Amino acid sequence: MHPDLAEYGDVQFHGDPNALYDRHLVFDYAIDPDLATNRERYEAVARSLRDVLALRWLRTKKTHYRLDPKRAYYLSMEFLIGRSLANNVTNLLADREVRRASSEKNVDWFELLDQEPDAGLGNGGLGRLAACFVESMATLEIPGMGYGLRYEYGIFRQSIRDGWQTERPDNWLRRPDPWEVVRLDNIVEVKLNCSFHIRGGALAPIPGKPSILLGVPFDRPVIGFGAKTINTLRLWSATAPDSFDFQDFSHGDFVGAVTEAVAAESITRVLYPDDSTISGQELRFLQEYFLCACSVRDLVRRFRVTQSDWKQLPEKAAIQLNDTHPTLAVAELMVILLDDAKLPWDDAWSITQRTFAYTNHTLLPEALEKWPVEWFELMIPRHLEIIYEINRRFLDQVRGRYPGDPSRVARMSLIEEGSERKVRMAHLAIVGSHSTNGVAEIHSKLLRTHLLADFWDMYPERFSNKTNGVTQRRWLLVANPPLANLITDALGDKWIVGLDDIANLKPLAGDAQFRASFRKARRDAKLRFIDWLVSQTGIRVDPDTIFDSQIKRIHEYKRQLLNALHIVVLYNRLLQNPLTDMPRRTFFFAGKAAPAYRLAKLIIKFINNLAATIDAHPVARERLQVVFLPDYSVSIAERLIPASDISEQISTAGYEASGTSNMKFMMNGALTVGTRDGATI
Ligand code: 26Q
Repeated sequence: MHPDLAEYGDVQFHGDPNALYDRHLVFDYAIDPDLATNRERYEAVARSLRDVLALRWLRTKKTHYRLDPKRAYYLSMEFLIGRSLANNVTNLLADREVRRASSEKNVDWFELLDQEPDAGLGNGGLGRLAACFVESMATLEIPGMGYGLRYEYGIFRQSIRDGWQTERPDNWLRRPDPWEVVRLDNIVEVKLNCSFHIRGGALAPIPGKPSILLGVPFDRPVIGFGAKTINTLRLWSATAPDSFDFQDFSHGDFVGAVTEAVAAESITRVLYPDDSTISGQELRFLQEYFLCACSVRDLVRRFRVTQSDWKQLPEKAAIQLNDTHPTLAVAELMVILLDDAKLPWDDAWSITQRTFAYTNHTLLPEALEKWPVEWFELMIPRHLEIIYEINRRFLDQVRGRYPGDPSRVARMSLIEEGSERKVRMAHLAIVGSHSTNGVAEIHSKLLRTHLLADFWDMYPERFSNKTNGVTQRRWLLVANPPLANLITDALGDKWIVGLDDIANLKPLAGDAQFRASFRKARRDAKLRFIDWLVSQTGIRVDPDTIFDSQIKRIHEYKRQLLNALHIVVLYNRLLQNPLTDMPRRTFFFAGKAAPAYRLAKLIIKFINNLAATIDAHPVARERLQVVFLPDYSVSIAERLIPASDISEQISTAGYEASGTSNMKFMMNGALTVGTRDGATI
C-alpha cells in the first residue's frame, strides 16, 4: 500500500460477510439470500459497497465545500465507463475482505462481476479518455467533476451474422443501476425557443412555441485509489416539467400533453454512434445544448453558494471541453453573465475566456462539427445573437492584425458562408477559451501547422500539447493480476499511483529469474483469457501461438484492412510452400463499425471470410488463426489486452490523434507494431 494511504486502512464490513451479501437482499428486495440469483447478489454487494463509500463521498463534498478550491469540470458527451464493481472494490482497498466474504458465502466472485452490464456511454477513445481522467483526478485528489449525459441506450451491441455486422440496442439500464443516485433537489431548467413532438417516429420541432426541459442529475461516485477522495460524475437525464402540460391537460388534450413528455425524454434516449460524417442530426445538436445548459447552470449555482463576485469564476472553475461537442457551453455562460448577472460585455467575455479550455481530438476536416445557423434560430436564438457579436468583435481583430487579407477573414470566421450558413464549433471553442490542446506531440504540431494554422499564427500562446494517458489502476492492477503482482513484488506498490516508478523495472531485464517470472505471469494472463474465450464463445485458441491484436473502431485510416491483407500474404506463402518457416500466430480483431459506414462494415465481413477460409485449409490452419471477437467493449479490452503479445497500431501516419489502447497494451507487456503516429511514437 502507498504510505500516504496506509492511515485509511481497508474498508470494513464489520467482519461480517452477511452484511456484504444478505442485508440488501433481505431489506431491499425481501429475498431469501439462499435463493437469490447472481444478478440479485451483484446488486446487493454493490449497494453494500455504496453504503461504505457514501460517508467518504460526503466527506469529500464537505471538504471541498469548506476549502472552496478551484474545481476542474470535464464536459463530455461521452463517458465510456465499462463496469464499476471490480474497480470500486480495488480503489476502496477492499479486495481482501470482499473475497474472503465471497468464499465464506460460497459465491463465485468472477461470476458476480460478470452480472454487471458495461456502461457503454461512449464510442471509443474519446469517451474512455474521459472515464480514465475522472478516475485519475480522484486518485490525485483533484477537486474534479465530470458532466455528461445519462443515455438510456449506450453504444449499440454488435452481433456477427454470416460474417456481417448487425446492430441491436443496448438497453443497459433495464435493471436498476446500484451505482447511481438521483438528485431531485438539483434539477435544472433548460429553456428553448421551440417545442417538440414526435412525428413519424422522429423528434420534430414546433417553431415559435417556447418550452422548458428539465435536466435530472444522476450522480455516480468516482473513487480515487485508497478512497481518500470520492468525486462525482454527474449525468443528466431529460424530462418535461411535471411530466405534462397542465394547460393542454385542462383543455382536454391529455394524450397530446403526455406525448410532449415522451418527446422531452427522447433527448437523452440514445448515444450517437460516431459516423464521422455530420448531417441531419438535429437531435444530436439538442443533446449537446442540453448537456451544456444543465452543466453550466449547475456549476454556476455551486459557485454562487460561496461567491458573490462573478470575476472570481475563473479562480474557482476550470471547464475543459472534450472536443467541440460541448462548445455551446461558451455561449451558455455568456448568456448567464450578460442576461442574468447583467455584466458588461467585456467583463463577461474575459471571465468566459479565462474559464474555458478546449481539447481537440481529430485532424480529419470532415469530422469537425459545424451546425446550421437555422437550428440556432429555431432552438436558441439568443445564443446565436451572442455568437454573432463574438464573431463581429473577433473578425475586427483579425482585420486589424492582417489588413487587406479578406480570404483569411473568411477562413477564420465563426460562420461558414454558403447556401446553408453554419457555425464552426472549433473556431468558437478556440476564440472562447484561453487554451487549445492536442492529445499527442505530433497531433498538436499538425494542429498548429495545418488544421488550425491561422489560429496559431494569431494566438500562439493559446496552443499546447497534453499527451493522453490511461489509468493503470483499471488497465494493469485490476485487468492483469498476475503481472501487477509481479511488479509489486519487485518494486513495491508506488507504481499504482505514480506510473513513473515502473522505470525501476529496467535493471531487472538482466535478471534471469525475473525474466522467467515475467514470462510465467504473461502466460498466466493468456490462460485466463483463453478460459474466458472458450466459456463465452466456444472458440479454442492455442496459448503457444503469438497473440496479435488489433482492437479499435473499424475505420479506413486505422487500417484493419492492411492487417488483414498481411494475413492473406502469410496464407499465400504457406500455400505456395507448406514448409515455410513461420511462427504460429493467432490474430484477434475486435471493433464496431458505425452503422452507416458501409466500407467499414465490408472490412468486418472480409475479416470473417478470411478467418473461415483459413480454418477450412488443412495447412494454413496449423500456423494461422483469425478471430473476430464480436461486440467489443471496455470489458473485452480488459480481458484481451493482458493476453496479447503484439499490439497493432498501424494508422495512416498523421491521422490517429493519439491512440490510448497503445498505452494499455504496452503497460501489459505487449510489443508494438506501429506507424509513427499519435502517442505510439
Ligand atoms: C460528432 C458529431 C455527431 C455525432 C458523433 C460525433 C463524434 C462522436 C465521437 C465524433 C467523434 C467521436 C470520437 C472521437 C474519438 O474517439 N477520437 C479519438 O480520441 C482519442 C482520445 O483523444 C484519441 O486517442 C484517438 O486517436 C481519437 O481517434
